Amino acid sequence: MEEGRKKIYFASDAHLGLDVIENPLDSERRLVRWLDSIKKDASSLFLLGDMFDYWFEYKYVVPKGFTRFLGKLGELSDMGVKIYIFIGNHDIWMFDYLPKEIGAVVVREPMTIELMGKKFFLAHGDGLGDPNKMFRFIRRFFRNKLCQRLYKGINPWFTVPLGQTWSRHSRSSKLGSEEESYLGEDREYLVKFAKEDAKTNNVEYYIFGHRHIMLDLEITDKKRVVILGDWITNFSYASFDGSELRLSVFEENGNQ
Ligand SMILES: [Mn+2]
Repeated sequence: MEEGRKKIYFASDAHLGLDVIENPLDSERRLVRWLDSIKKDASSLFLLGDMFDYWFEYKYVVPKGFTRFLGKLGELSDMGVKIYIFIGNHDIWMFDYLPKEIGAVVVREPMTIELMGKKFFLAHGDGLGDPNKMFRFIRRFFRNKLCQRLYKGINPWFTVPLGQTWSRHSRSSKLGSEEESYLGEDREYLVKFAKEDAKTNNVEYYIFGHRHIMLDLEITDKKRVVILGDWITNFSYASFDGSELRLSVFEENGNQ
């Protein structure tokens, strides 16, 4: 590992492009300031899904927008930061653009990875431990290669507004509702999933996005579940320096 680059960072759910946010560009700029603040000591950056509120890339065309964010990711990557971008449930349709343009690794499934001697389970979190059948059906449909090919064949003039409307609907119906607050250890699907998984798996840290809540919970013998919050209202992230895993809020005054 390059000298000075000793920290691993995790963030998720910026939902860039979401138009119910008052100043979308301000949100993007804030995210970029955070990325700027970590670029000197980050060895890896894990973006655990739904960084875009809607993303569908075609063979020769990608969605408009996000230039600051993409530019900053490119800068970090060029500096030697290893970037992993997980697909969420809003930005499933990332293909080879971000790997080619930014050098990011696009991750489509939950990932178990050893980082500085500790075993991590990383996932966006949609579908894990959630018994909702409709959600599972839609998820399979969205991830189906044939469906994706058919969708690609439709002029984006139709599909982009459709995708944005779908995304806006599924997000704004949750904003501020009970679904946006912690349901408790016994009802929170991701906590239930981690507790079950921890029985047979020697993972130390479970890190998820998707829920837009900040949670740092010890489940059993030092095993922890961290849910990352978001970059819509929490502006939160996790960092790991080899010994300590911390969930933090990005403070602009320099002492994070
Ligand atoms: Mn999500």
